[in-house]
Amino acid sequence: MKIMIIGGDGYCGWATALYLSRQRYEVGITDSLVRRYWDMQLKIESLTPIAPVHRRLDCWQAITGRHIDLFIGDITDNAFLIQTLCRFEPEALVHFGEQRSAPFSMIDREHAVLTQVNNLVGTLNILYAMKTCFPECHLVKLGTMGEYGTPDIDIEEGYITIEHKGRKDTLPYPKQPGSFYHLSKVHDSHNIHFACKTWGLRATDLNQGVVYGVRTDETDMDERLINRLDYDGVFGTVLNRFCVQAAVGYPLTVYGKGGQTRGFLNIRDTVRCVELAIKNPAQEGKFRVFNQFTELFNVRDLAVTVQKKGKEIGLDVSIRNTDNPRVEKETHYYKAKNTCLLDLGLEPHYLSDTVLDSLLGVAAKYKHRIDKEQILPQVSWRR
Ligand code: NAD
Ligand code: USQ
Repeated sequence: MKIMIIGGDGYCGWATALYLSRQRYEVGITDSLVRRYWDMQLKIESLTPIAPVHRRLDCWQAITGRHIDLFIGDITDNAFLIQTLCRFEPEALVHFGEQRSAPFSMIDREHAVLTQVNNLVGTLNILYAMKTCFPECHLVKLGTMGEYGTPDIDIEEGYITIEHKGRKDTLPYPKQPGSFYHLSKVHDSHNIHFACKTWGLRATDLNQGVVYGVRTDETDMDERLINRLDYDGVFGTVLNRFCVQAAVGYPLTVYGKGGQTRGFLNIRDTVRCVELAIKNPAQEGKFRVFNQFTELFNVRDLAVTVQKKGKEIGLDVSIRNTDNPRVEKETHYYKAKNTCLLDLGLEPHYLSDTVLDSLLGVAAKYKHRIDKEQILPQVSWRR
């Protein structure tokens, strides 16, 4: 089966491309490499030294004998996208290729506009390309748990059945996103839902929680295949940041009270969830939503877990509650459903001592590369 991974040079996309290639899918990667460019603009860098994309792919082919096609270009450029898809002829399209940082989208007007134009136009171009050239292709789109926000009721998987004035209907679950980035995902979801209903396309929205971890079986095969590990205040996500902070002796940066609860998953489960969605495609005209996380944690508890693990291996880890740069609830109810992927056969890699050991080990190995100036958050949600 031919699978195009859009955003295949990024954190989730790279791990997924290699995993699917090893499972003997025919894989193509489309990426504009804009994430590497944004890193340079912001003067930040992955803690792990990621190889240039061509070198990564040559290395993969040399080790496994598996070829991955590479298409370098921007999917907001419609002519490029159409030409690429017509050459590759995908049966499934996995779309990771967006600006994915909430703080980046909140820097200023330009970054909010860049985020929404990049994400919405890219996804709209994909939908039109599917309608015109590949109506049978299955779109597997990365959404986010953050689309739902933190409502005071249980979160369902995409839809909720509501009774109102004696009538009943199943409707899209209400959205309360917390940044212009998270809003872009909501707008994408609406556009995809509409395209499925109107043109009979098939799509799965994977509402993914916060991903952690850096190693997968495939990226472990050679140093040149290593995945990115973001720890900075813009692209670093909370658990990856805490592990890097612990490894370099920096106090863990819990924002505000730390009662913010989110869904989390290991990068090893990201790749498997995508495969499960591909293997069990949505029906024609159907817009499915799967909540893609395996465990719920609040950030204070995560910090304590990392602190305990750090102490066991001889690290002196402290926790510092910093002023919260974001506008978000710091103590709240949070219960979200995540059974669709489990029902399809997902066997989660839960957060364990082994996983933390591995992440702390990678962080320690590359700690000489850290720029401590990049750790504290510098983007504020407030005026
Ligand atoms: P990433 O920044 O590491 O990778 C995204 C890739 O997409 C980059 O290589 C970038 O160059 C490429 N890209 C961006 N815009 C593009 C465009 N217009 N044309 C072509 N390529 C483009 O991000 P990631 O962490 O791998 O996230 C991948 C997807 O998963 C995103 O859609 C994100 O919203 C979603 N997601 C990520 C997480 C997480 O914790 N990392 C959690 C939930 C959802
Ligand atoms: N947080 C801290 N300390 C830190 C970093 C973050 O307390 O040093 C807190 C934040 O305030 C927030 C929570 O941890 O409450 C999660 O923040 P994050 O930066 O780890 O994740 P987020 O901004 O939500 O974004 C990430 C990815 C995004 C994805 C999202 C999934 O960057 O692409 O969509 O996770 S979710 O959170 O489910 O929306």
